[in-house]
Amino acid sequence: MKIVYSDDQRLHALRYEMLGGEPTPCFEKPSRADMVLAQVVKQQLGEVLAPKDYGLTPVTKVHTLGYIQFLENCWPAWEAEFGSANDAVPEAFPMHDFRHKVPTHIKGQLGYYSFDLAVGLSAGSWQAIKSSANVALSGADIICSGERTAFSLCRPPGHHASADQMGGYCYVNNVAVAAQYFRDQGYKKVAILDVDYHHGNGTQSIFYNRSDVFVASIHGDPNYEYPYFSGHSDEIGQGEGEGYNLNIPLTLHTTDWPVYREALQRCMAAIKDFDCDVLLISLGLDTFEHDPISSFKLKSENFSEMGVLIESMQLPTLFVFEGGYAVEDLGVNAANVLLAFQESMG
Ligand code: OKP
Ligand code: ZN
Repeated sequence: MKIVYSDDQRLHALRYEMLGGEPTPCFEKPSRADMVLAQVVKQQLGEVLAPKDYGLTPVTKVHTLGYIQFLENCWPAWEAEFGSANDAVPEAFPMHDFRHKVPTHIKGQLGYYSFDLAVGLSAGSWQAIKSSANVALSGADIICSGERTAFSLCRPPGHHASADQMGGYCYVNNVAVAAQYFRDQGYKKVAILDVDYHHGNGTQSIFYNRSDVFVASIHGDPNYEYPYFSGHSDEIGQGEGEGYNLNIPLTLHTTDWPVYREALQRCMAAIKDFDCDVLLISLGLDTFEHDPISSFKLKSENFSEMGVLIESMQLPTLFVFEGGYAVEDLGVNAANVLLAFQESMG
């Protein structure tokens, strides 16, 4: 399986995030991708390729132009006023009954275009964000050119980002950009399966009214877990999209592989019924038992079983890297999914 990766993604490196009221060094850090890359190379998963540059046209198909321009201009505007000692971070968010008026000042814009405190921008962030989208798109192109599968080693991740809001370490929704790219290349029906521990609220939101992209997600119950305001099982899509969104929230702390596998099989059955041309996996490894910010109980060997099950759907499959913060085990866990998929292909 070909792997797409760019070193430019390392340019996004923030300092702190808030964890239970405590400033904590960021969990979403460059070494995450380093660990995954080192392991897939070591286990000879396949050739590592640099991404091509697709420009912003495929990105603005799922994000608003105003939001993308904000991401591009944010750091220069922040730095000009506040210098580079601190990351650009949001300060205030719109009220529930807010007026949709974009503030003029960068600090107001940071709040307008985000929904939590787990995002910010530093000097290299925009370059990394663009590279991450290009990594996803290049993976999609590998499949368009006839390969059964590919791995887009994206960083920063994307599944929490909506059309015009960043949050949860995510800026551009890489998997959504790739899904839309498949549509534009003539693939009629696209499915996205999100196995990250956190609900992919951004992906859900982007495709919520559409019947051409089916979105399924298995995640921690949002009554108790981030992103809190999205991911319940009664969110099934809307309008044209009704019936094309599937959420399986699972109980925190007690969800182990047998429980998870059942949820995965339900998603697989729904994807089979949808009868799609291509499958994208939002590959988060934070369902791991030792993940520092999550609470499911999957073991390293379970990720191999996950790879086998995903392969059994017999679909062209693009893996897009999302979360996973147990850095020491992250490479092995990601490689387990990918190698098991590859070996099952025969
Ligand atoms: C991103 B992905 C600790 C709270 C963390 C954000 C979680 C983002 C997860 N500061 N809140 O889905 O793995
Ligand atoms: Zn996650």
